[in-house]
Amino acid sequence: MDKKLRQATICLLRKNDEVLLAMKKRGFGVGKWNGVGGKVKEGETVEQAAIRETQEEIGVTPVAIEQVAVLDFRFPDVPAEKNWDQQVVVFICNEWTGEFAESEEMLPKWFKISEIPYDQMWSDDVFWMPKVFSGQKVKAEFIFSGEGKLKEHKFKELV
Ligand code: 8DG
Repeated sequence: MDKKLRQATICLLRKNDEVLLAMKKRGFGVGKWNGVGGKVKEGETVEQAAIRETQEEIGVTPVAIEQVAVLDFRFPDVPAEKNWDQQVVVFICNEWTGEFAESEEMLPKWFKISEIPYDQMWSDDVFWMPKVFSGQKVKAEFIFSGEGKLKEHKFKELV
């Protein structure tokens, strides 16, 4: 049986035809634009983690978030004990409080949804992100090589 995947979050703040992405300044995914988020801590729900990470990384507090995607990332060539496999739960947030602030980890910036810089993002994003902005709910699996190259992706049943 499949063991439960380690979970992480992405929160995409949306205002009309724009989305807030943030440049990752350190650690995993450095130099890439992404939604804000991080690992779910023990004792926390994914929603609580998404809200906490948004507060920590860009200074604002989501008021309402909606789950729009569940993405499984798998690295079958990497030894299981390295724990690279993970499930990322994606939320869209249309309402928040507070002021945007750059943190040590992330630099936030608004982009038109039609001008999202997919060439400066994770290679899987171009497959799922347009779907969630067109209103679809997505469940998908992405298979990567040991070097982190995307080898295969499958969309599963819509959630
Ligand atoms: P830390 O305190 O341990 O440094 O970090 P954290 O903020 O808890 O977690 P992180 O490791 O920086 O979180 C990684 C973020 O990157 C998380 O939001 C999920 C996201 N992420 C991946 N893989 C992919 C991917 O392929 N595409 C996209 N769009 N996001 C991804 O980990």
